Amino acid sequence: MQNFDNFISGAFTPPTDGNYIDVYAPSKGEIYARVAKSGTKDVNKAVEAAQKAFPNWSKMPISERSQLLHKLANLILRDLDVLSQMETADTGKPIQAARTIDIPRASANFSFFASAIVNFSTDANIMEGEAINYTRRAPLGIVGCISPWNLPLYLFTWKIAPALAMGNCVIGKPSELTPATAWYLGKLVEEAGFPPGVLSILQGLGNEVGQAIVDHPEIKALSFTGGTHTGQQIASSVSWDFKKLSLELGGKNPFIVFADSDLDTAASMCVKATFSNQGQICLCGSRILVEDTCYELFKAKYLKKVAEIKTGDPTDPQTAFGALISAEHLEKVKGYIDLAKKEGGQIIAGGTPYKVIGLNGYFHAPTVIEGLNQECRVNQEEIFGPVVTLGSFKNEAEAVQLANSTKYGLAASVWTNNVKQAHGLAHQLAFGIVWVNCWMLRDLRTPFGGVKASGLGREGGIDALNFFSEPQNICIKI
Ligand code: TXE
Repeated sequence: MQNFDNFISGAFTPPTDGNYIDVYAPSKGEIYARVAKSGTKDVNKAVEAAQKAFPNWSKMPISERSQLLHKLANLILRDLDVLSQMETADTGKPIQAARTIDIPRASANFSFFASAIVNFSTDANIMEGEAINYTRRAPLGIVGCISPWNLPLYLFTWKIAPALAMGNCVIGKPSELTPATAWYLGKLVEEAGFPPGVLSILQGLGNEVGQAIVDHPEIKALSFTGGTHTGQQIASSVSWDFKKLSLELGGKNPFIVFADSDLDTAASMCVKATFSNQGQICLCGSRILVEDTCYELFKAKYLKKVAEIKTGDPTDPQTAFGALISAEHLEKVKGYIDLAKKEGGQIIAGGTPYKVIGLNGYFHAPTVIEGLNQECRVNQEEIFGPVVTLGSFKNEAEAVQLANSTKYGLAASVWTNNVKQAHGLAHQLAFGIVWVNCWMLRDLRTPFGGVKASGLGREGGIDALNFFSEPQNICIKI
């Protein structure tokens, strides 16, 4: 059986204590590999390797660092097939999604920051006749990047790429549920010719190796994507030693449809927004809010398209909707559907798990619920699965009030053909991202992240390069 070991100092290394955890294939419901159960000793080894690597890496000419990152981006694309297959086996996501979204985006993360770093500049402030100030941005040293299971290589590399580009050494940890593509990345890092110790990839449990990364005094910054509760734990752990912190947490995103919008396009995009990756994306819409004058019409269009979603074996290129990540997550989703019924909701699509012939995995039908108020738990808590609610609003003011009524504030999608209304709404919505007549349209230069319980700080573009560096003001008297 395959072992996913750690990648430390340029080589694959078994965990110091010799322990492993089973890895399940979500579409099969069976163990297919083992992953290193690492701990503090492994983090110490990775930190030692990073300390050795940092002086040369941080001083390497930017053009050379950029070339290495471009090389890695190209190697990921070269191995698109193998990486896509690994991602599908590990997550249960459709192979089409892995091939066209996850893996190409992982490559784009490296090529984007490879280019961004050669174009990166800082400010100068002139005090007339007196002095000139300039800002130097230095790498922080060793940084930790911790990522979740829903978009494994995509989110892992979204953190690692800017950190490396800026000249930091990185200790990365993927989710214990999805170790495969991060493990494979180690091979590509070695092949690309990165100096040993620049990037270490540690595998294992969040509360063991993850917490050891968080607690290590030599790790100067942490970039984390995952659950809000975990984010809170990490924030309280690092408050003692003032580590820099970037948190990308949960969401309960509204998808707001006005009667004047193109309802066919809105309904098609709404299916993507609600059920892409089986609803397991922090950006997924989970509360569909529709203007009451077009509610029934939109509902009919949306439900027709939901019924057309091609479920099935994730390895079949025709499949658009695969398995959930784990048996526990399937139970969580089922629990929320039971709760929705108790809270007075009617299930108008899906509502149950289903079987795929020949597979024993964690499959659950795309589920739509109506008749729930916004205060109930199903509309307030992040489910992170294929469960959405449908509700209505009377006017713009009510749409804003309903949309803003949860503790989260990651992304909202607004559908209207009224430009004035679009701007007005966007300014009132308490969300880090507002998409108008689109969803998940990403420009890697833009600030990415949420407000309220959805996180702290921004990823992407200049924000990421700034996060992974320390600004220093240098003031020279003229
Ligand atoms: O996330 P965790 P889980 C939400 C979603 C989901 C819930 C739990 O609602 O149901 O979170 O998912 C590591 N110190 N999202 O359990 O536990 C862990 O090993 C350091 C939203 O997978 O937050 C993994 O690598 N690290 C989301 C990563 O943190 C720790 C994506 C995320 O795990 C740690 C995924 C600790 N103490 C889940 N504890 C999004 N917003 O994209 C855990 N980890």
